[in-house]
Amino acid sequence: MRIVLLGAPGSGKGTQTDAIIARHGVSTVATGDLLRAEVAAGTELGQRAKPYMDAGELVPFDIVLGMIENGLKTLAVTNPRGFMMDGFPRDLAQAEALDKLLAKINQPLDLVLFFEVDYEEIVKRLLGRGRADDNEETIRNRLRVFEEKTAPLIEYYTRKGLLRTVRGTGTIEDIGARIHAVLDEIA
Ligand code: B4P
Repeated sequence: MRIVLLGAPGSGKGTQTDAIIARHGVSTVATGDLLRAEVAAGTELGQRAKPYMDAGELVPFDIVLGMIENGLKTLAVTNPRGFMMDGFPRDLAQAEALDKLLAKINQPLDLVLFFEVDYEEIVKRLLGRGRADDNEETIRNRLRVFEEKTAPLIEYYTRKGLLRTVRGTGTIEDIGARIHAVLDEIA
């Protein structure tokens, strides 16, 4: 199974990944986690990415693409059950790059799962979490960036017949059950 989790920052993608891994045995590539690890380790890549993350902007394409290429190549050969991408792609250029990459290794996507959550709920959630980039100004900018750059992917994947929408409000267990109902269809 090869899937993309699509949704605004704070829509709960990261929160649901463990349950999806446990049920379907896929591996995950989460660009946000990979970037935070680079920042924490103080690498050159992390130092370049940090100001963008602190401001709630997308980090430059070349940084993310290199990480994804490495992650995907490894996953494609090490886990025959497939992979799940969390936080990538985030704009049209990334989506087109992913299509090319997956065509090259002959592993096209099965499904894109869109988490639908309204913005005021997201602001509430993220202010409660309190990560370094979870202050109100940065959160609002992340939502603006989502609206402008990432939301067009909803139509992009709808046109390809890959998009499925899951309501991302309610308890974590309820949302998990909705996700499993969709994924069980293609498993
Ligand atoms: P991410 O790491 O991807 O964003 P996130 O805010 O963690 O979103 P997620 O949807 O995973 O939320 P979570 O489950 O944690 O990105 C951070 C930054 O990295 C970006 O701003 C950007 O700068 C950079 N970046 C990442 N990928 C990039 C790319 N491809 N290109 C360029 N830049 C990139 O949930 C959030 C909170 O909600 C948690 O506190 C959770 O407990 C809570 N929650 C979850 N489900 C809930 C529920 N049902 N009810 C109540 N609370 C819930």
